[in-house]
Order: sequence, then structure tokens, then C-alpha cells
Amino acid sequence: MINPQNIYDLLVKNSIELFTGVPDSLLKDFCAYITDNAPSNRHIIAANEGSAVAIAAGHYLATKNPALVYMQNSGIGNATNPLLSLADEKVYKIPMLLMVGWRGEPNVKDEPQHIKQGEVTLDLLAAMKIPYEIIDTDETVAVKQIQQLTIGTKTKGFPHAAVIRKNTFSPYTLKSKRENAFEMSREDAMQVVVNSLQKEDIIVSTTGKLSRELFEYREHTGAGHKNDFLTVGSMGHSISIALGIAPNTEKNIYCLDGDGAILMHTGAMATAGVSGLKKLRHIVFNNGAHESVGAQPTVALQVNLPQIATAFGYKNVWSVSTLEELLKVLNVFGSGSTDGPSFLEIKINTLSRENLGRPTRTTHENKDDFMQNFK
Ligand SMILES: Cc1ncc(C[n+]2csc(CCOP(=O)(O)OP(=O)(O)O)c2C)c(N)n1
Repeated sequence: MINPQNIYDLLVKNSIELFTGVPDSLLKDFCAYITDNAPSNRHIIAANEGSAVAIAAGHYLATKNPALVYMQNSGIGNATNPLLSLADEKVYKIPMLLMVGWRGEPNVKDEPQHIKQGEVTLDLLAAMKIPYEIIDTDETVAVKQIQQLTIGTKTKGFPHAAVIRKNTFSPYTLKSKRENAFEMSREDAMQVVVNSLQKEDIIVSTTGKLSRELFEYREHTGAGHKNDFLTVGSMGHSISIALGIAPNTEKNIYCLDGDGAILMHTGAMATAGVSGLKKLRHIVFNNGAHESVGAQPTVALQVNLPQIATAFGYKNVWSVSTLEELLKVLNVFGSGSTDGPSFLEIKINTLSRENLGRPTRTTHENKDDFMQNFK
């Protein structure tokens, strides 16, 4: 295994001093090390992976030094446009080192949303003509590989990639975990919301632990899963999925979202806000963190999400941070007495259960069950 500190030091020694990206569970230990140890103006957790590539480009333009861009391989999609139309050698030719967590590596057990992405990760890099190395778990070899990639991106002048397999980095526990004092956990708040719904209400839930907690709660209550669409991949797109469903049904549509997810594709909130869809209800569980992949911070508790929602045209906007306030708002929110689109921010803490499971129904079963609602 590789000690995150040694790779961090190696990069800094090679003048790679800006770190940007979107956290990933496979890169959790490396991301946590950077979060704790890089000077705060040298580490930017980006809204999405494309934004991280653009930040790295800006850094190079101003410093002549490449930056490190870290991402889960599911972020390659978000990053592709600026990689090909900004950093590529046929456009501005901008060096940077990508560090890509390889979820869904063939023959390594993983969740359905990672399978295809894992199968095509190396092909995607090859198609983009981005030289890459699969980083060895032997640290001496890994250091040489990363050194080579660093030299490569600097001399050739365009992006190179380090592909990181599961269990490559040795454990590092985030020390600067941004605890907050909000009384509810995501799971508590989600259960309160679900308890307030009518039996036929539809849920589209976001990527990460929220969907897993929802799945377990439905098992626990025996309510079944047919009203829930779990957005297991496609981070940031739950509200758009809800937007596609809502005009086709009389039922209430609840999008249960995460703060990292809405920041990733905030533009979709504008489309939702002005949609005029009265039964669309967007609830953001805001813990100011990417809790599902290691609790690295987001900026969502430093910005005013309700003001954004109001400016984007949502008709009813609330923000709550206690159970008492939540129960009060849900009385109105769920009663049908307010015309939406409606928006509710629930400020929550970053606690979650160690023993949280994964959905036991397949994605195809989830889809088939869910589509029964619209017969
Ligand atoms: C495009 C993309 N980038 C990164 C990830 C990895 N990922 C999965 S869940 C998650 C965090 C989501 O954060 P948030 O929406 O705030 O929800 P929380 O986990 O805090 O409940 C991340 C970064 C992903 N699935 N897709």
C-alpha cells in the first residue's frame, strides 16, 4: 500500500502544488490527507470534475505549473469536455496530472453503477489520448510511475493520468472533519420526511448513502420499493430525473437530494424552479459534506441555498435545522395546500451508520417496479 503523505510530498517536490477535484471513496485516504495538510488556498474541492479540470487549467495559465485533479472514474464524463476542448494538445495544450479512482475494475466486485464505467475507464482514457499508468500498490514502483507521469505531463504539455485501484492507499483518517451541531442525521431526517408522505407519492433519491438508507427504511417498514427511484450513479441528476417524471403524473414527486449533488449540477435547479410543476418537491439534505465518500467538505453550508432556490423560481422555499421545524414545514409541504415547485433545505449533521447495507434489489428490478406507477 502507498502512504498518501509520500505521494503528496512527491507531487509538491515536483511543483504540483494545487490540488482540486471531487472526492471519491477509493481516493478517500489521499483526499483526506490533502484536506488536512494542503494549505487551504492550495486545495479546491470542485463542484464537479469538469470544473476541477478548468481550475487546473487556470492554475497552469497563472503559474506554469500543472495541478493535480482527483476524481472517481464516474467523473470522467463530467471532465471530458474540458479535457478535450480546453486542455487537449490540439486546443490550449495544458498539462495536469489526473488521479482517477478505478471503481468497477473488471473482476473486482462492485455496485451496478460502477460496472460499465469500470470496464471502459482505460478505453476512455486511451480514446482521449491521455497517457496513463495503473499505479502499483508497491510504493517504490508507484513513486517511479507517478514521477514519470509528472515528467510526462510537464514535457509533453497535456494531461496524463494515474489510475488508482481499490486499496492502493494506506488508511488515513480525516482529522479536520467538519462536524456541525445540527440535531438530525440524514437518516433521521429522511425517515421523518418519508413518514410524512402519502402512500402513492413518488421519490427520486440521490447518489450515495441517502438512497441506501431509504432502501433499508422501506425494508424495515415493509412499504416496498416501488415508489422509489434510487439514483445510484449519475450524481447530481436526481432533480432532472424528477423533472422528467413530474409532467406525466398527478402524483407528488419528491426529490431527496444531497448538497454535493446539487452543487454538481446546480443549473438543473433553475430548470426545475421555473418549470411550473406544482407537485415537484425538492428536498436537500445539507450536511455541508460529501459524507458518503469520506465527509470531505462542500461549500453548501457557506452559501444560501434557499436564496438560490428563490432566485431560480421555486414557488415555496423553506430551510429547517431542527426536528420541530421540519415537522411544521412538512405539514404544509406534504398537504398539497402549497403549489410548487417547492424547495426545502434540511440542515443535518454528518453522522451515519457503520452497518449500512446496499440495495438488495437489482437496478433493473428497481426500474421495473418503479415503472408500474405509470401504467
Ligand atoms: C460524477 C461523480 N463524481 C463523484 C462521485 C462519488 N460520490 C458518490 S456519493 C458522493 C457524495 C455525495 O455528496 P452529497 O450529495 O453531499 O451527499 P452525502 O453523501 O453528504 O449525503 C460522491 C462524491 C460520483 N458518484 N459521481
